[in-house]
Amino acid sequence: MKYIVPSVLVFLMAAVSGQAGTIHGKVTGAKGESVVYIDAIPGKTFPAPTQHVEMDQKGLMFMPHLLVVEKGATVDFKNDDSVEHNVFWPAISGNKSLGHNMGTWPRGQQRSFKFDNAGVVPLLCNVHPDMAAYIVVSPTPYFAETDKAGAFKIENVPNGTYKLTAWNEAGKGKTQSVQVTVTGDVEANIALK
Ligand SMILES: [Cu+2]
Repeated sequence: MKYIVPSVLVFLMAAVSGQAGTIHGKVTGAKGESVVYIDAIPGKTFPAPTQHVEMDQKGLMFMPHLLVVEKGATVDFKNDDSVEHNVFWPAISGNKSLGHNMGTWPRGQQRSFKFDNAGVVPLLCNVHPDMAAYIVVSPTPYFAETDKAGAFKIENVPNGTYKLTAWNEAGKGKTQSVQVTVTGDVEANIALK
């Protein structure tokens, strides 16, 4: 009898810990692409991604207009225009101490920055006041950019209960969160206010 209880426990733990699922759903209440991410996986940290991500400046626009990266990612800022561009952000998620000016440089050059703080980075160019874009730095690798209709899918999420947060440019810095329990494939919808 003393062998039965532990083996049942081991079996149950293996069944619970080894599974992952997919979160799919829709962000409503805001136009265009939104960003959705899991705030934290309790007890887990994630190594910084090694692959760099690109943000270009082309045709007097940031390309893309919205970029989602994982915390710790390095972004390569390029200039593909014949004029000089600048890149700066006054704050990250309103925290002005995380503001930074990358400087100004001509076509063909690039400068890189490693984003070690999660949050929303509003990109600006002080040469061209009309230029604006956003980098959202996700605290976990579990994030997605929605399509224009708000639909998203986050795959391979370990089973568990998490806070799922949505952000949209129209929200003026506000986010909306819901609790989601992943047990295989689940649906989670977030209404931005
Ligand atoms: Cu510019």
